[in-house]
Amino acid sequence: MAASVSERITLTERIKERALALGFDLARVTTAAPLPTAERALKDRIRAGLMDGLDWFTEARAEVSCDPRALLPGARSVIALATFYLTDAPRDETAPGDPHGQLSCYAWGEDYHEVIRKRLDALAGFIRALAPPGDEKSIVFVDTGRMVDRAIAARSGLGWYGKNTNILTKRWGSWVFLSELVTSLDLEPDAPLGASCGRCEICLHACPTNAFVAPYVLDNRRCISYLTIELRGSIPLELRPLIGNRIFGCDVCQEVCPVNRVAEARLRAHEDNGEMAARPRLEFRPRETVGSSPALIPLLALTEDEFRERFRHSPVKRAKRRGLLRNVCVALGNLRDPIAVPALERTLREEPEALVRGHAAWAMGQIGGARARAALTDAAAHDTDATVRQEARAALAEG
Ligand code: B12
Repeated sequence: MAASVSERITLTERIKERALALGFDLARVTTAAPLPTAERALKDRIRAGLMDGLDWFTEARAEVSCDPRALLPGARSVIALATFYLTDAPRDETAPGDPHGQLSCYAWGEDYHEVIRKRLDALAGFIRALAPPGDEKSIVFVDTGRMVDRAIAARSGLGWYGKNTNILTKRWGSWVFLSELVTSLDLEPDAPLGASCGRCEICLHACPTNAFVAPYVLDNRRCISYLTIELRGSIPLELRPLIGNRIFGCDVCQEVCPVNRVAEARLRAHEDNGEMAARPRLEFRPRETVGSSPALIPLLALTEDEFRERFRHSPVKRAKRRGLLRNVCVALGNLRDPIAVPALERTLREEPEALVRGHAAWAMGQIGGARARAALTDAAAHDTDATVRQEARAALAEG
């Protein structure tokens, strides 16, 4: 039997209240209707090669991810949720003689997939208990790629599309993780916000690698987030100097955003006032074993087991050891601190992964000096891997 309008509104409100009580910072609702504009945009990007490198991001996947009913037959509503993750911590602790790398803020704390998944499951349990027996089905998503998180967030009015492609919320800027609960329940939908970035284009010009082709259009292949997290192979030579000391993700297009600055100021003010509700979530504070800006040289010595131990329950594990150490080499090359040469030399000689040895060679070419040149000359002649020999030769030519 269909619920009356007032029953539907009451049910929707109760679910939103519960979502906030469970730790979500924003909750809105949209229908389970397909998202044809998003589907078109996704397919255009794929055809233009702008999603290259993410092999799973296919046109067939775009079709499914833009149709909640393909994900849950019988779906009628989608609850869009945002979780604020920014916390106050030093973003870059580099000093002469003590090189550090920057981790993107979203990766400082516990793995958000795990944290949010638990809250989504709890919300699903709550909804199940409210619905008439047999009348409720639901499915939850957090960043799986199976659902277009940002298109759902925009339609529900959780936030609006920033020109840097991130969803901006009024209260928390874009410093939020997005997630959804798709349900067969008929809930009261919210309207989109009708807000926009206006004429502001600061983020588009601030990107270190010039990854924005146009407002709302990112070239995945140039994004530092892609290069340091998703890319499994070698980082293109011409992009390495632009990455700076970012070793996992990049926040530049968010850091420069005026809306985000307001959210950050609010965070600081709330912290000073001691207001609980606006306090940064403890789970996203830097983990003891990782920090917000780890010292780089010790990372080069991490074994596979140590990597797994140190980054267990951290989003950083996604880069895998070889990806992270590759990024550490690039960061050390960009910082050009000669203190790193002995560690890089050891890496070039003893590291089992050719990918990492190759990037260590590049780093030594950037730092230069007699000791680096000697190690590079040796690697150019004797390394067992042709790509490493080539990297060493190129680094010698550069120095
Ligand atoms: C693939 C992916 C990436 C890729 C590609 C990014 C990209 N721009 O697509 C890479 C690895 C580079 C990446 C990087 C980051 N990501 Co990411 N990523 C995803 C993922 C899995 C899919 C995104 C997607 O569908 N991309 C395809 C493109 C085409 O979609 P789109 O950019 O949203 O396109 C829409 C708009 O452009 C809009 N549109 C098109 N034309 C126009 C015109 C106008 C006028 C308007 C208004 C809109 C509009 O329509 C399109 C379709 O919806 C989502 C999770 C998910 N399941 O959705 C997370 C997600 C988008 N990522 C997220 C985050 C946090 C990041 C990083 C900030 C991480 C970091 N600090 O390093 C960076 C940000 C880089 C950036 N500026 O986008 C968050 C974003 C949260 C938010 N507030 O928006 C998400 C939602 C994960 C999550 N669940 O929280 N990511």
